[in-house]
Amino acid sequence: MVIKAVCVLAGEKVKGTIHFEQSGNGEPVKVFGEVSGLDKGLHGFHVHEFGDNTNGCTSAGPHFNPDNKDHGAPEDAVRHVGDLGNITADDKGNAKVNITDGIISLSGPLSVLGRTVVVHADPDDLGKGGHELSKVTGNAGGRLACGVIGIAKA
Ligand SMILES: [Cu+2]
Ligand SMILES: [Zn+2]
Repeated sequence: MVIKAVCVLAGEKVKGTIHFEQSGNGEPVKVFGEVSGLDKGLHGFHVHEFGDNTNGCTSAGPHFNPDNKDHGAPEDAVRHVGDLGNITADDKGNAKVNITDGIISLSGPLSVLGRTVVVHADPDDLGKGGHELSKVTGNAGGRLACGVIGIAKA
């Protein structure tokens, strides 16, 4: 059974819609959509722990990290569950998102349903930047837009 979820990203200038699809428990999750209003270049893209936007994107908390690991790249063995790397915006500030991730899920203990997608101002250094925040947040800077991941019509 395919599980589908959707997230509407809202920020001051940055907007977007991100879809999630998983063809069954334990299968990889497809993450796809579009984000607009960005500066050209790389922007950190993560699932944060809480689906709480009461104080804007800040209340989404840290990266979703149920196994208490260091921050990393999506392809790293050591990563937060929510570490989806970067998205890349073109000259017009638009980023197409097309990620397949084998760690996040739409059910079970690693489920991202009810959590928040955050798009950041700066590139995620994927844990390798040598900054004090590299192993925590990828030093990806401010939170430009966010949205809660909700259950979508199948
Ligand atoms: Cu983030
Ligand atoms: Zn992380």
